[in-house]
Amino acid sequence: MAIREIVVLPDKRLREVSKPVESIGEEVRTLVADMFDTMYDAPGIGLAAIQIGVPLRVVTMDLAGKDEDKQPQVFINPEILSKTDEINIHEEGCLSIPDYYEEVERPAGVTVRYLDLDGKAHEVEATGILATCFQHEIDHLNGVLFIDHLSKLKRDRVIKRYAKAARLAKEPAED
Ligand code: K1U
Ligand code: ZN
Repeated sequence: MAIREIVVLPDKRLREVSKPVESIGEEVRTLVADMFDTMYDAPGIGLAAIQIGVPLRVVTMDLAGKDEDKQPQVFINPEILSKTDEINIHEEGCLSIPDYYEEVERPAGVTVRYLDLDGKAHEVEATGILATCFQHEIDHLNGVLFIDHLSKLKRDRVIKRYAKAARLAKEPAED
């Protein structure tokens, strides 16, 4: 399996809407294995396929604590069926916006339907960090980033900072 390069802001692929998985075969299994390798290496608690440049509706997660055994979870074609009116504020980061963390307001609970790797459908009611992570990752599948939930001032500042970093990285170094 392989650790793949993570797509970072301002890469336009992060704004693509990912396509549903039509059939779960070897290609999807290899993608999922590579997503776990990449997510654990980063390290992160979640990853959407588009973050390694693959526009398919696939999400991996592992919310196990530091001293717990791994708890790898795969969600194929995840859909939010309902959200609570109650709001939760959680600090979020994003592997595609490295080293930037900010508090985000989102519904405290969500009900999510998804397929597992055997193509079996499940429904789960999520709260806490699982609810936050589902919303963050499903946003990625729709081309939405957590900075889109911040004020325009904060969002524009972040976009500008990463656009400048990308420009500087492209320019030849001076002596
Ligand atoms: O999708 C991503 O960019 C991954 C992101 C997921 C996420 C984090 C926080 C709230 C919602 C969703 C990350 O994993 S950022 C890294 C991170 O949070 C973390 C890394 C190592 C240990 C603990 C947390
Ligand atoms: Zn992210």
